[in-house]
Amino acid sequence: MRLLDGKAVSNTIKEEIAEEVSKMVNAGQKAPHLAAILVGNNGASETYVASKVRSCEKAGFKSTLIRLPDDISEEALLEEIEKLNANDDIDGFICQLPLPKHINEQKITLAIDHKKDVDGFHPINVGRMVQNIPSYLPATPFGILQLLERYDIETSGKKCVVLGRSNIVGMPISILLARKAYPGNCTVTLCHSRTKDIANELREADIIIAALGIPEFVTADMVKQGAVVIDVGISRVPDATAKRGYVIKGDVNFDDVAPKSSYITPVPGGVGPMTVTSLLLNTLKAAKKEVYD
Ligand code: BQF
Repeated sequence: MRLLDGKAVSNTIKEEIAEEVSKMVNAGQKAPHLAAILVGNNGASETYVASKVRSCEKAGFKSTLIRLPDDISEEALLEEIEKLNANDDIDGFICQLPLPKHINEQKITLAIDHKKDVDGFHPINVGRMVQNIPSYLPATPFGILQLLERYDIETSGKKCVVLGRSNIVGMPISILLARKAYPGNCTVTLCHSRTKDIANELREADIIIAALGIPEFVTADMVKQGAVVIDVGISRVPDATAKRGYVIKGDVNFDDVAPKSSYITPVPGGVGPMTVTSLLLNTLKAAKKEVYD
């Protein structure tokens, strides 16, 4: 078993980005500028946005955090998005999800200028991803691809089982791993809540991507000897003995599955840090006008 150390890889990538940014700045260009909208004060969202802002600092990016109240109207949020769309100093921006229930996330996603959509959620970027046209890839799937690449993991011809069909992870990673590319060229099975026998599907998998949001769902009996196991889950599970009153659990029972796997991501420190670094990579692409001019 080898650990896929997302924390270490993401630090390496951040150093690479910082070096490139310092060259850009020395050449008289401005530093990449990422903005983030945070609505309300959801605990997990606060943590995620804080880690994005900190990562920007590490990489030499400019960042702007726009905090808006929980009860902001959809209209007012759309106006904030219009301001960022029109602001030439900002290369890319995100609206941190999830949003309060009275706001339609789909409407918000569509309102973001696809040229600044560094989360890669706009249908134009999703469509370009599907057709293998340069685009901003959604951060978590992009992070998973980079982990596979940095550890030189063979994917061509492998059976990959994805658990979960969300717009931010399951759907896009299944498309990306099926593309004619490296990493890619997998035979992909996408499992979800209506799948008849998930355990049976999983036992066939050379590569498992677990993104269903059920703590420790994947156990050793569902895993083939030597499988590559990528755990995208981050659930807060109440635990009276823990400092914060909860512990973070992935979708994989790590202690049970690790001995059977060839490679496995820990939680925390696996896919999570790669997600944040991928957002920086997309913002760098935006600043360099690599995808759109
Ligand atoms: C780690 C996210 C679900 C819904 C919305 C490092 C992050 C997480 C874990 C992080 C996530 C998950 C983010 C670790 C951003 C990943 O050490 O394991 C970093 O900040 N993430 C998000 O912005 O929105 C989410 C998950």
